Amino acid sequence: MITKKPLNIGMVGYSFMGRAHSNAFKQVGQFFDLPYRPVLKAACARNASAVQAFADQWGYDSVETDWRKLVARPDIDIIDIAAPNDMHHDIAIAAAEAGKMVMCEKPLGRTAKESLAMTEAVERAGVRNMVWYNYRRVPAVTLAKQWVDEGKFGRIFHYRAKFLQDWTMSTDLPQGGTGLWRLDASVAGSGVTGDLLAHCIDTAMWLNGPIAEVTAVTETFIKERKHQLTGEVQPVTIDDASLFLARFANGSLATFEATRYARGHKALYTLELNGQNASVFWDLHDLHRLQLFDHGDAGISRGWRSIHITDGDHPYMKNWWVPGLQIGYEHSFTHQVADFLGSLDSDTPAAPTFREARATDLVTDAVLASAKSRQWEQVMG
Ligand code: SOE
Repeated sequence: MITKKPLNIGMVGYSFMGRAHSNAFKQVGQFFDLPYRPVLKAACARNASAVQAFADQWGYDSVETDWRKLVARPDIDIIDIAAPNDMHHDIAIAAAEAGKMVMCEKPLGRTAKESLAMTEAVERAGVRNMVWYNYRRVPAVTLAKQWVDEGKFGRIFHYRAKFLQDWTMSTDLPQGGTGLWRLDASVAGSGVTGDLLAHCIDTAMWLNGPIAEVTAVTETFIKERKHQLTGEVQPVTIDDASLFLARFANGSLATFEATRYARGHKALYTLELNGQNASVFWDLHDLHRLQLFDHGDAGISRGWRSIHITDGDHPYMKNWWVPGLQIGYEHSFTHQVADFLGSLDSDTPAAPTFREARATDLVTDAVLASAKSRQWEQVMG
């Protein structure tokens, strides 16, 4: 029997992303043959009873209520940050300084200034690091990337992305606190720009290279909300909707839109890329399909085709069931852990590293700056 080296996980956070990451750590060894075996060693959060319940449910060996104690523990190999955005910076830097590998939920920082300090800390410490931009690992999206790299599309002219939701439309919804920190700019950094557009930007730059400049408009539709923790009615400072035009370094043009006010849409992430030879379209609600138009097809049968990305030779799919049977959202996280663990013995770190994910924060900073200045803004390097 080949023994797999155990790697002890210290998880900070227990909500949506704490669950998504824990599920990935638990599932990965069953479906991927890797040299390392993640062990759910400790879960950490301020709320002692909630984190104990989480640890019991997911099988963590122990709990901590202070992340500093978790970071100081010699039995922890990887700190995984699934806590609200305002905690990413301090935890990541302390974890790197303690010599731990660091995985961090997106966006890396609330600003590119924060993410620069985090990037420098992991690089100075020489520890492996990665940011959870999970949509790259949806097999259909990974296949689109393979096609781009093979040159299937030829010169790329257009990129189009949307991430639409409707969950904050009620004026009665408080801002801040458990489950609602995404509405509090002091915690989240921004609204949909850092939350939803960050995903779109990460995938876009992965597929189509760096974004050079942007011009944006943002809106806060509901101007005041009660704070969940204090009960006080306060101005809302997040962006509820954010739209921007972009020019990529390769000369292609793009439109991006994210909102939490698109009635009926819960998590509609779509992307489209138009090249000289072909176009591709992907939709999170139909995540196992890619729509492809290939101008190289014989004229008589040329048209959009819908490809079911469930075959053994599609990215990641040979690790799951049999051809034709699809997988879902949570598997994108499992793939990300598989790539991370699979990369540890090689010189090429799994992407996106902190440095690569910081590039997204530079774009979101430029988007927010442009919405304020009403001018085109260059993305800083
Ligand atoms: C917000 O509702 C959210 O949960 C984001 O924070 C996630 O990153 C996104 O994948 C789904 O929507």
